Amino acid sequence: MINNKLKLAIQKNGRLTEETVSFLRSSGLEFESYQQRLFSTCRNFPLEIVYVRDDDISDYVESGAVDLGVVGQNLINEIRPNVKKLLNLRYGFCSLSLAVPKESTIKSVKELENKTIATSYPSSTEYFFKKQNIKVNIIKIKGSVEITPILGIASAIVDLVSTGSTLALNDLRIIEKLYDSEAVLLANPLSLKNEKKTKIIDKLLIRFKGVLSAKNYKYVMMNAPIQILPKIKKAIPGLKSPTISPLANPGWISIQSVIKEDVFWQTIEKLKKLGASDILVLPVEKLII
Ligand code: PRT
Ligand code: ZN
Repeated sequence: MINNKLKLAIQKNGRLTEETVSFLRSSGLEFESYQQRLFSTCRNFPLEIVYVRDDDISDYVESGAVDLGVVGQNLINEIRPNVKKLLNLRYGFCSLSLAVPKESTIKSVKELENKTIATSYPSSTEYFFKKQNIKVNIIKIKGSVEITPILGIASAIVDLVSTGSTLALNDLRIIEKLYDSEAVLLANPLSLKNEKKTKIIDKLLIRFKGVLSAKNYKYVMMNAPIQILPKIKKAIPGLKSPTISPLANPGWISIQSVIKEDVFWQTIEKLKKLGASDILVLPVEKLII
């Protein structure tokens, strides 16, 4: 650990770069970042950010060249490095999927027996077919996997899909999903055994978890007649109990609480039905539980 600083590797220039940089910034880390940088030093935290190709990140974390890394779960599933996953970061969502040409007669995985599959994820693909006892011929392609069926090289492909527009553009349809993926935070196992480093990693994790929890909640304020308070309390599965303050209008109160994103609209509908009004909703910046 040079200068007592922890090292974190992130993607230099790709799909995860922008969201990773913005996630780190929303965790309160201050640093400069621009395309030509090899690394940035945080001004307000003992952390150095190293910019590398995503394919190298898990190797760097495994070897201890860096302590932490941010990479897609898909690469972890494919490379299976000896690293410890610390957090799912809730961005970079995609799935590794098996697809065939739209006009192909193939409808199930079994029908691919003895066929050729093109992919940049040969290990994940091999594991998937082996598990089902289906023999296939896997060819590794570095880029533009989606054009291999048109070229007559493969009967099917296994590739990452997010919006599905690349598949649609190449007349391909998904027949099965191998797994879902998102950006994850990795750590070198030895760094997690080093007392000095774990102290800093723990501090960083509190920040990261604060940002991630905040994403799952909305802050709500509303006015309501005092007699419906017990019902409102039941309707809001908030953190603890809501904050209540009296209003100038006698018999009315203002209620403040947080609502989980996944039950947000159901809860708001319930509150309206119960008689809550002037419902104000705000994003939560950080939530330290
Ligand atoms: O240069 P470097 O090696 O660092 O980057 P890279 O080109 O190898 O990777 P990059 O930047 O493309 O992807 C980095 C990570 O982003 C991946 O490892 C995934 O974890 C994540 N991710 C999320 C994706 C996608 N979504 C994605 N859609 N990675 C790639 N794709 C590709 C996919 O391969 C296909 O070509 O986008 C196309 C499909 O996209 P849709 O939206 O048309 O379905
Ligand atoms: Zn790459």
